[in-house]
Amino acid sequence: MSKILVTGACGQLGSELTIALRTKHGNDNVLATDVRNPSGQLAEGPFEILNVMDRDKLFELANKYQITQVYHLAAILSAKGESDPKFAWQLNMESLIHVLDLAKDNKLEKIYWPSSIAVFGPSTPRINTPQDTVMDPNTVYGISKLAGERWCEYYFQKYGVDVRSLRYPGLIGYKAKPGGGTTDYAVDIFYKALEEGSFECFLSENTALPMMYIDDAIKATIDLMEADIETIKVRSSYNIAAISFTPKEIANEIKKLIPEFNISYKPDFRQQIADSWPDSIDDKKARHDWGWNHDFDLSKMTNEILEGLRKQLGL
Ligand code: AKB
Repeated sequence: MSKILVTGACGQLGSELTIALRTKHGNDNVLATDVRNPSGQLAEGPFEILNVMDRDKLFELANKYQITQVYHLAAILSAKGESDPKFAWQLNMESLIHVLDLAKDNKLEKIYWPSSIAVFGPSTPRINTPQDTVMDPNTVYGISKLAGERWCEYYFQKYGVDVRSLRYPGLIGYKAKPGGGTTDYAVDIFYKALEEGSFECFLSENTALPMMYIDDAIKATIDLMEADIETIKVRSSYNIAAISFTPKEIANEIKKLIPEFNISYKPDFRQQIADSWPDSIDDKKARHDWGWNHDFDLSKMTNEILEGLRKQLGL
């Protein structure tokens, strides 16, 4: 039986992925950890406070709970990382090395670590960005993800650590809010549409970015982790894609259900980050190697989020 530890479990992805893992592996077999206390359904299972930079505590918890797998989600995202680049580098890199060492020393079954479309940069081909291509990230977050991919491959090659990874696009869900990302507007827009009827977007109207509904991201993560070891051909990180849209396109989709909704644009420093990232991603390797397939397009996602968020907000 697998015993799983999730770092960053209170975050946007962590809070939903932890619940999905508990449903799959049993409540008591999935230890959620974070620097803040859990709330809601997340609080119904095992939890420990963990700062991922605290190597000793990570090892101590892994031994105490006899952990066999780690999902290392804690990280500082692209926009927030720019306010303190050295700290973002330190947290993102040191914590990954701790988890890789834990996997090596304790001979864990496997570990999961998310990379991001932020590994790409201004010289990367923007449309249908290939799996293997020019990578010149210009945010500290992107640099840390690219370096992290190299470390993952290194630990796999040198020590046989079964580490698996996906380059997530912007993740969109409504149950937990993201923090500090460049794609966060695509979550905020739903809250503002329902609560205020209008939204000021920090990206310009025609900025296309790769995005994915959170349910698809959870499915991709679990599918990758359950795939037979022989099918995993990429040990840096897999491109995965679902949808790509601009702020104007998502606003038009919302207007189909809330006709009075209004969007305005006031690009800030995050525009430059978005401009350095791809418009769309070629993920045929993930589709071929372990059968990745997305379920949600823009309209299915918009309908589901507005319906769920209305209930959540009691509207
Ligand atoms: C961010 O915007 O920083 C993240 C990402 C694309 O990795 N959502």
